[in-house]
Amino acid sequence: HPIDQFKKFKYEITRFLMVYKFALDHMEMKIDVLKEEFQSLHDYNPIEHTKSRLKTPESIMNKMFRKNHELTFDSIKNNIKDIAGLRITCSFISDIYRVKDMLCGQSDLVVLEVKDYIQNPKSNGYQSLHLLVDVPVYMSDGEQRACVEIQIRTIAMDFWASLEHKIFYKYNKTVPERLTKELKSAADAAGALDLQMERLHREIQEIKDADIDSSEEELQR
Ligand code: 0O2
Repeated sequence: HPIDQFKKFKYEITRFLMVYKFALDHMEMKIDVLKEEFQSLHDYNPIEHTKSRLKTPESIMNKMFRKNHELTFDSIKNNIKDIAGLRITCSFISDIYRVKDMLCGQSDLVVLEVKDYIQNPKSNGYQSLHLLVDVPVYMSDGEQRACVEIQIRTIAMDFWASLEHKIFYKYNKTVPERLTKELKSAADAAGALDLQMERLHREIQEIKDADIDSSEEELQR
């Protein structure tokens, strides 16, 4: 009966997505630990904020149809890697790599892919570091694994990407060249701002460190 079939599908997709939700919760907890530990050890927090999202069944189905894949749970698992998405906004570019190294060093996670759009920005100017990680989830019937897409970026990269997403992203028709050039130049401006802020941060840190050294020397005298 179609109603029974629908109920069965709803039950199965809820259970299927639950694993991704737990994987996302697990990753968020890991980020909270890093944030708190960093704050208390180094009196500094490299993470500005995080945002997570789970793709809706509708958007998963759309992507499957768009990419011409058959609609089975196995196929969804193998073909859609961004069902669970976590975006981490960091203060400085160096923090992005710090956070990446901290995550990649965790033995329960398997890093499936690293896409560095900071070293190699997309032609429209998009910058971010993308990680695909396979996360263990312990359910009542044993261990399952779910993939989480992590995007790590600075505030400037996030500013550009959020607005570009609103203005252009997935606009399938050709955008006039003048506009794509302006978009790229806005991304370059965001990149320059990141470098400037990173330099200021480093220089001030050096001054602070020198201050600490000289007051320690004074104390020893
Ligand atoms: P949304 O609406 O943010 O969820 P995929 O399309 O995921 O199968 P792809 O293109 O190899 O495979 O993945 P990639 O390059 O890692 O990009 C995935 C995500 O990065 C996108 O998810 C966006 O969130 C972001 N992204 C990539 N390129 C751009 C860009 O040019 N501009 C902006 N604003 N974001 C970008 P979705 O699902 O495409 O979109």
